[in-house]
Amino acid sequence: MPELFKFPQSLKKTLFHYCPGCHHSIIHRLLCEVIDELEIRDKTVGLASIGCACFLYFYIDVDIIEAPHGRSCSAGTGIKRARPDLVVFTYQGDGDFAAIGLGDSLHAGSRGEKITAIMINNTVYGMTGGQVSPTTLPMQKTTTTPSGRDPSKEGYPLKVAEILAGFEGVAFCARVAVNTPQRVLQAKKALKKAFLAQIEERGFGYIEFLSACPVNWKMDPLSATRHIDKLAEVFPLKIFKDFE
Ligand SMILES: Cc1ncc(C[n+]2csc(CCOP(=O)(O)OP(=O)(O)O)c2C)c(N)n1
Ligand code: SF4
Repeated sequence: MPELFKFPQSLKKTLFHYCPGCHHSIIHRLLCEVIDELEIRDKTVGLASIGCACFLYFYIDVDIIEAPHGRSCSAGTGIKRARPDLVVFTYQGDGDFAAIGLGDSLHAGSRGEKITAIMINNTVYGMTGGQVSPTTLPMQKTTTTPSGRDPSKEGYPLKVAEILAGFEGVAFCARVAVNTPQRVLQAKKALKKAFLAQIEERGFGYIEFLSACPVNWKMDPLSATRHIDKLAEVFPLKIFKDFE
């Protein structure tokens, strides 16, 4: 009988600490499957950021370095330039990648650093209790926009994939989601390509995951998973740039 399910080698056999219904866990699993399939586990270095996924090293069995406060793309640049034989990825929330670290993130893409950047866009600062982030939807209630994000006051959502896609140094750029089985499969394919962009030395690889934060959205896990479709109306799911 063909084997349909295998525990990824790169995923540590331990329980996730994430809230029920959080998509970080699904994305971690996909990441491990991709690392396994590309057979890069012994030469991969991950950069963990601030935010809920800062404990990446508890779950993913590759070398992980903490580069908090939005500096993952810069620290990753240094590692990759010193050791071009390594495969380097960053794992950052929207607060880390697109607020505190926006300069580091965009310039790494513009320079065409051969690293893979993963942004988990859950439209809030999850770990610190659900404050507004650059990607908060119009009229979305957060602890710092209790009446809803009013674009005339707090601005419009920042569309990072759309910005990066315009940079010459960016070889692959996609926005994906994991709220349906079909999207999980599409997301995995895109994630693999974001790694291939650096492995084949084509340039910066960027992948953005729309991700649920049931706790800070004040929803149950199922409603939060369905709510991803609302996010996708503002942040279209799309491959913006491909090197093939
Ligand atoms: C410079 C700086 N300001 C504020 C913080 C506090 N802080 C820790 S986690 C976090 C929010 C992280 O949000 P996000 O990156 O979206 O990740 P999530 O928790 O949603 O996965 C903040 C503001 C910090 N660590 N560093
Ligand atoms: S606070 Fe949100 S992002 Fe953080 S673990 Fe919980 S559901 Fe996930």
